[in-house]
Amino acid sequence: MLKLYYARPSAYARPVWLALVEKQLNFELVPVDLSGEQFEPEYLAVNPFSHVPVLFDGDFRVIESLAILDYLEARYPERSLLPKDAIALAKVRMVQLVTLNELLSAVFKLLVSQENSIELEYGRLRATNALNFLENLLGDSPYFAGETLTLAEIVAGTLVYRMPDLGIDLTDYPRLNVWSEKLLSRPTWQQIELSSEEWGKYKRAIRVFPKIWDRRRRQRIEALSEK
Ligand SMILES: N[C@@H](CCC(=O)N[C@@H](CS)C(=O)NCC(=O)O)C(=O)O
Repeated sequence: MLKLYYARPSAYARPVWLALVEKQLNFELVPVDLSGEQFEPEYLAVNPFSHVPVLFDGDFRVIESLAILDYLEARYPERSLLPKDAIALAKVRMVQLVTLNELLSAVFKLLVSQENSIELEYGRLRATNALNFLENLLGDSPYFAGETLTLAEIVAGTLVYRMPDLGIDLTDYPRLNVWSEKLLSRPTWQQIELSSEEWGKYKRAIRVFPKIWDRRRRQRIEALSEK
């Protein structure tokens, strides 16, 4: 049985959850309360880095969202989400990594920075830089890798649609906008959608959680080095 440790709003866990749904696999969801449960010894035994997501396939554990997505694709290739063609595969990887390394970093800045601050402006510029790249990469294709939905959509498509709520209008990225609307209309996307209350609660929490996470992580690493 597949078991996914996750938190509903987690930008890293949501693509994995969605991939399980898209692949129509049977799985169990185990919620982790990111206000501190991830530092309890029980969860540190699941993931010593205190992050979600974590996937168990029977006794086999996979951590790191992109590694989990690759594992799912290799182990459960039906309803494939990864192309074989070199160019298409490179596009999928670029989208995944630009989304997590550039766009998500910018999103965190947009979520936590003060109004009119330099940090907020930096977040906006970093986000628009990433969105411009994605808009050009998508070109006139329905999906990043061509005619079929792949892990590029699974990763970028669970984040890009949040941009308007963060002050970035998607109509400035017309191809991405159409692409995002199409994804949102899929029943699979709707199945994992957060309510507006959940999203609002997450937006408030993310302003304080990372500071707590950093402190707790630092304490833990220091305690480990004393052993
Ligand atoms: N590189 C990891 C990052 C995972 C990650 O940072 N997850 C966040 C949730 S959005 C988390 O678990 N934060 C809690 C913590 O760091 O203590 C991945 O891709 O899975």
